Amino acid sequence: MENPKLTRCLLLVLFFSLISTVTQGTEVCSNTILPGSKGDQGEKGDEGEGGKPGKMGPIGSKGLKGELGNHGDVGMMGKIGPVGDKGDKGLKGSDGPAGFKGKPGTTCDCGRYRKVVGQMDVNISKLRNSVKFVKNVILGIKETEEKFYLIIKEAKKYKDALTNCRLRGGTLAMPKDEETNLLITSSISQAGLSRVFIGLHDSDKEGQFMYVDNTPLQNFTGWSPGEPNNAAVNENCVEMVNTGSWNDVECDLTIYFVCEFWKKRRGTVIIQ
Ligand code: GN1
Ligand code: CA
Ligand code: CA
Repeated sequence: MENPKLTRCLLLVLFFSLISTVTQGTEVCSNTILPGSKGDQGEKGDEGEGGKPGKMGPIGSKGLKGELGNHGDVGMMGKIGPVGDKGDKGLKGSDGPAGFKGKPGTTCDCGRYRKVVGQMDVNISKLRNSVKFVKNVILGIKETEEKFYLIIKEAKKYKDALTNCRLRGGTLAMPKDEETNLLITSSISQAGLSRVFIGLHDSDKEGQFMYVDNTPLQNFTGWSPGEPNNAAVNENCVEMVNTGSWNDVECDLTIYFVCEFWKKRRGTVIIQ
């Protein structure tokens, strides 16, 4: 009997059938099963718990307009404006007072000075010629507008020749035009030589010849017919022969070489 409602109903049916049975049999025993008197009133129940909060009320009506606010603080200073146009030139000032009178001059012996200066010019000219003779004939130095060229009569491998030129303050000669090539050619002939190393090689990439200042070949080249041919498989350095022609040869060949030097370096004139 899990349903309490059903239980109560059955009990009532049972009760009334019992009453009915009893009533029908009153003739036999009517005073035996009468209900008792009403009981006392029960105690007052405990106070109930507080009710649930009520629903939110409707939106209230708009309030009155507030009073006028206080006066605000002074604002921050604004940015500086752009520079204005240059003003017009002012009027010329008045002339200053005249200077003091100069001291009297001395008598100049101009003729004598002119003679000394003239003699100096003659001496400078003689000195120039002497330097030229020493440079060209004794040392075998050739020069262009910008550079000096000097044959070094010390047989060296290409690498050592380059180091030697650098130690002297220059580098291996780099003939980049016909004029320079002819100058070096005359230098080789004058020195009675047949071949010299010049500052040109294809050590980094076969067939791609570069000057020692890392510049590639330009419009001018002086290759002998059939050269460069990399004949000995490893011909990566270049010689100039006494006709002025170029030939690729092995870098380990030991021959004389030609250096070049800038006349001006870092704005300084080395020698004229
Ligand atoms: C020379 O000597 P030979 O022929 O193997 C030269 C090569 C030239 C070649 C031209 C050391 O080689 O570089 O290309 O003549 N080698 C040397 O015929 O001078
Ligand atoms: Ca080569
Ligand atoms: Ca060759």
